Amino acid sequence: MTQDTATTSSKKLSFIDFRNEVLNDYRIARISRECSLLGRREVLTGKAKFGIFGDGKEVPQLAMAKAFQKGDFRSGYYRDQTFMMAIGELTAQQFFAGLYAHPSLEADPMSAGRQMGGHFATHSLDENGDWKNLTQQYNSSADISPTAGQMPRLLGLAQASKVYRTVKELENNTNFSVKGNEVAWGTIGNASTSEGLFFETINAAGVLQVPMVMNVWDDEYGISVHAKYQTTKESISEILKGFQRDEKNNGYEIIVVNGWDYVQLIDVYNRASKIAREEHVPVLIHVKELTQPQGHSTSGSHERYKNAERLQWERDFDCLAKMRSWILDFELEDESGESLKFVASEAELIAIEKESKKHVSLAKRNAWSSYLNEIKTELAPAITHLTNLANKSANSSFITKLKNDLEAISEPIRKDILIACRKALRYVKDENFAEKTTLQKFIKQQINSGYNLFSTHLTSDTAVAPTNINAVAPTYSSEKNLVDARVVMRDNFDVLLKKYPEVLIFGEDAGFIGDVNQGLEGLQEKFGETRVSDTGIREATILGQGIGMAMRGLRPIAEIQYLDYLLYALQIMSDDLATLRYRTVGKQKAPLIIRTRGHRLEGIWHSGSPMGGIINNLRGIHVLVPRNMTKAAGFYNTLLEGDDPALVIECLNGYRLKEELPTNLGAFKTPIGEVETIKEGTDITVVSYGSTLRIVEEAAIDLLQVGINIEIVDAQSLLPFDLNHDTVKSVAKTNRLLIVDEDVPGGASAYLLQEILENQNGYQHLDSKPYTLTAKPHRPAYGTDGDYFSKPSVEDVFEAAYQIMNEAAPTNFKSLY
Ligand SMILES: Cc1ncc(C[n+]2csc(CCOP(=O)(O)OP(=O)(O)O)c2C)c(N)n1
Ligand SMILES: [Mg+2]
Repeated sequence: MTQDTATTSSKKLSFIDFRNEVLNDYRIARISRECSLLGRREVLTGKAKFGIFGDGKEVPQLAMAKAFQKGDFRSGYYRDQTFMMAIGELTAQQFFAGLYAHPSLEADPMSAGRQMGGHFATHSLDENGDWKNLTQQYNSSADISPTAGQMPRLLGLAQASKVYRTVKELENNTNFSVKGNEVAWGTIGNASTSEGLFFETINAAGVLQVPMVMNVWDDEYGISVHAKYQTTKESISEILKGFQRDEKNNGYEIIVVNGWDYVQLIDVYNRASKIAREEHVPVLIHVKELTQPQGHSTSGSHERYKNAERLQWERDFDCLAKMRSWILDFELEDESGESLKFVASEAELIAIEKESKKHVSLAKRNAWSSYLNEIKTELAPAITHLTNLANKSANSSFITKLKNDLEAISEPIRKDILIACRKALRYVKDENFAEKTTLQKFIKQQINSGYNLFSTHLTSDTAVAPTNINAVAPTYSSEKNLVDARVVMRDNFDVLLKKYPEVLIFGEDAGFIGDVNQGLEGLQEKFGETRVSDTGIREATILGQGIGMAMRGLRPIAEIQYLDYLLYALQIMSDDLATLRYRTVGKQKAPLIIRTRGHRLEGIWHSGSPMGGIINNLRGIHVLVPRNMTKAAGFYNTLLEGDDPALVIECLNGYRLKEELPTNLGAFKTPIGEVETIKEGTDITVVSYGSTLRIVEEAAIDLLQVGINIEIVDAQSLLPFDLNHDTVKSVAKTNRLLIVDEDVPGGASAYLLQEILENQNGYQHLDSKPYTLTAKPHRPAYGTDGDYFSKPSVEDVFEAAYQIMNEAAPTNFKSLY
């Protein structure tokens, strides 16, 4: 073979490779499209509840998948099924399992039916809850439904690469990064860019210069609302032009491309990947001219809001139709004048289309029968138990009817089975025979299995779950070393930063000045700007930085300057962080620590203690309310050994109080889910937490003078609260209960009441009506008098306790008023 022919044949070979890749892409896109088409039918015929699909967005996702590398992360939304298929993380059968909400991770690896279809995820954790090697796999953080909710976390996923590239001590953490070469890819719909979270993320990523590629899938609509109501100038790339980098300033690379142009898209995605990966410069790709062939979701039809012209345009510019024509028309002449084509005739494409249809139809049937068969194995024993019950019972005919009705359901669900069995049990409530016991056992087993399917993994259940980390008491030197409490915090963080190279602390004023209360004083100088850093004023994305970095093996401590401003971040904490472990059935985690300070200052936005709102929105996150800095530092020490997220609220008025400096900094640990009795007493159990405890302690001294001896219990951990049920032991002794906090009436105090009276059966021990003493329902007014009349004072606590005793023993404790 001469040199020339060798070159020609290798060129030919590379053309064949290229051709195969193109046709394979077309096949993936066709399969994805068929899934969307059949998926919609499954919803309209009632087999699935709701469908939201990726039709009309296939082609750019093929291009993104080509640029996406192992170790990279996606943080996107419900249109991305084609991308997930192209990286090999979603099959057609899994797509349908998700649509049917099949509650099994094998069938639906995205969420085992916990999330509606179209919410994608990969597994970062193995069966023991330990990290897998994320650099050896494609990664998708688990989607959430709130529009733009994927943005804050995207920032952190991208920032992690920067941290791994910068911090030398992390070089060996090879499960998470190879020299910070990973890109975080965001996807968002054009209309969702109207959300504040999008703009906040864009700005922050530009400041931080992180390897983030933000993809906007633009189909001109957000459900029925046109771009003219969504975006100034109807173009996100147009209005973000000021972010474009230039010779003088860092910024973004902004690229605009049409979503139906396969060749351009591949080029654009290669370029974007290189810029982000190598230079750590964020890229915005505005992918225009996309369509929605079936409309937004199965909940409506787009003919209601798109005119005939637009609908025709969508047919003409359907990216898959455009790709098809491009394949058909493609022709190249090689050096010998031979024509190179992808397909000899249209028949080849028709064959791919037919084959894709068949593939999807089979996948759909398999997914359905797998879903149904699992239920049928639960149905069979139910029918047997009901038959046996009917044979024995005096109410035979009623039970037989329940059984027959159940059998008549052609595609029963678990709910149908349990309804029949639980109703049948009522018919035999006055009878007694073995078959009844069998049915009772079966019902309990079904309820238990429902718990396992739908209620596990709210928090960690691994060996290093924070609640499994044992307490270690602080130790002290023989000479009493009293310091300002903020020094305890600072010196403890110093030890932690040394001990854990993966720990980073960041927030407003957290870097250069070492936080507003100097709990981080001097630590930026010591550990560098990457590990102790200032951020912009943007609470939601501070949280997002933390979530994303925690998902990539770092141990971020995100600081929200004051508790009152946590509300800016509360949405993302609630929707994303608190649900992460649950929604992935334990396959992803973000053990982020959120540090903030609150309580007992003055003013509407500087002293709130909105604990009821917080604990009710944050199930899935540990909520800790230490009464002093030693307790708080102990919580950080505990949490860093654990694998769950937590919020620690330090007492804003506690930094200048004196505390003794422990000698075992970084090692003493405050237990999570345990209360502490800080004063023993006999008459009333007073439960409180945080700064209010100091008021209760003062009142206790006054109360002793009138012969009332209260026992004070520090809740310290609201989520979870008192796992050992120690509070009820105190109530059993005093027979009286008063809960004090500075939340609104019916807030966290009502939660504590429910925990103690109902969960711990405290009601059995009460000789007096249980009371809560809280702040007023309004935000606290400013100034000393404003505070006095807004929040519980020492006098209020005294009188509340006194009144309880007055009611119990009026002759001993005469009425004050
Ligand atoms: C915070 C929030 N508000 C409203 C919704 C309801 N919603 C779901 S999708 C959607 C439109 C999104 O449009 P766009 O971002 O353009 O994405 P597309 O569906 O067009 O791809 C809306 C309003 C939501 N999920 N979350
Ligand atoms: Mg849209």
